[in-house]
Amino acid sequence: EDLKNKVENMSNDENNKKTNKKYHGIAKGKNIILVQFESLQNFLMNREYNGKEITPNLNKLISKDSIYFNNFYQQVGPGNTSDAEFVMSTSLYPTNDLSVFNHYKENYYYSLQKILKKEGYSTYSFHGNDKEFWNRNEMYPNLGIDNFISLEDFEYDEKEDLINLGLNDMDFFDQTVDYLKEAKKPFYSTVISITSHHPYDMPEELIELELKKEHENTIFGNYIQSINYADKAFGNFIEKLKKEGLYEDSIIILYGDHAGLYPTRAENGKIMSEFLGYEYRFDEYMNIPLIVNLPGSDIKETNEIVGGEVDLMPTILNLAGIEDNKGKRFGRDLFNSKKGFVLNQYYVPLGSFIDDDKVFKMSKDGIFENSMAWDRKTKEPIDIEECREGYEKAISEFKESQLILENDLIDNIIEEQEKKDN
Ligand code: GP9
Repeated sequence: EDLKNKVENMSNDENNKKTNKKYHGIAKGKNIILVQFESLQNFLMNREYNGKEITPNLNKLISKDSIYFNNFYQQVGPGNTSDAEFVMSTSLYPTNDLSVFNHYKENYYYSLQKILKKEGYSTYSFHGNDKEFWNRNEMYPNLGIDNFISLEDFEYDEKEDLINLGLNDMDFFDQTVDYLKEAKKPFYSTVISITSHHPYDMPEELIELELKKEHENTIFGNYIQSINYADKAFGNFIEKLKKEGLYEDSIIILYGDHAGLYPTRAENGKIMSEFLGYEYRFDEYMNIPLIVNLPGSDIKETNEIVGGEVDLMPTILNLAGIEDNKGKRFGRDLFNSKKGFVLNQYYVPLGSFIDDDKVFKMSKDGIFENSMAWDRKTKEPIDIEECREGYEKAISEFKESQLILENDLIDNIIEEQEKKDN
């Protein structure tokens, strides 16, 4: 009975239903290319190391025709990269003990891809790993992704062209454009890079960023070098999209899937705190960039609202000018929300959250009074009582999302909504 009541009352965030929305339909009818950049953290943006930019091509991207969200956060669980894909596609939360792509692959999802397909988009995903990795080959059709181009489909040399888990980003991005050229327009495509994957080892001849002595043979050193390489591969991707005449008819959305340097490895925490000049806490390592690049728009903004991966789906639907509020989305359209809120879990205890003003880290022992809270901007401690409401919201949203996953409730929710509408 309780479950039934809950389902009957589930609806989307009111912000997603407003009219006269900012940037509504600005990308209507355009191709949407969503680059999910492996392990990309936000501190790398516009950052120099040893006199060189670490991410010159990403920096160039945000310098023109772009909106850059600098307070955007990861929300993945044990399914890591695949959880980022799941959260982006459904606006639901992942779990904190299972990979959704493996354990909830049979559920019904009212995904972003399914909605875009109804509007005439073709759907793609590109990734340079085996198609079975993270069970993508089984989960993708269920999410409405019709074309999956995986390692097996790319041309490469076994001995020369693989780095870490898969095809090197340079060849990957390059061949992806060849496929996109042939894709039915408009298309929605995720492009998931792989080279900057832990432990970030790179073939010597591809390294261009020289390390300071103290960072040699450290994960931090490897990390910034592999990101620097992946950034170069991404730069070539943009150039090739332009050359092939695809760029002007597309929008590019780019975000990091999750952190690359977790402080669970003490060396990372120590080096990062020294490098940044302040303590390396979860609101820093979970901070990933989100960039919305709108070719020819003349828009250049930094949007400071706090957001998370769960907000991607409603944000993209607004840009595409699509009004569809069926089902349940936990995210908000970031262009049309006044307040940001992100619940964090898995890497920090459930109940932790970040909003525009504060950061709350729930205590491991589950006792609210033992938790920590600080001002998001000044980093000074604040009274945890200011966080009780956010903490309760984080717990209840996460539980609601678990209930949906465990009971496969999306089609029941849509049915109830349709009954109400008629
Ligand atoms: C594997 C790639 C990386 O295909 O997506 O996955 P991760 O280990 O980061 O979850």
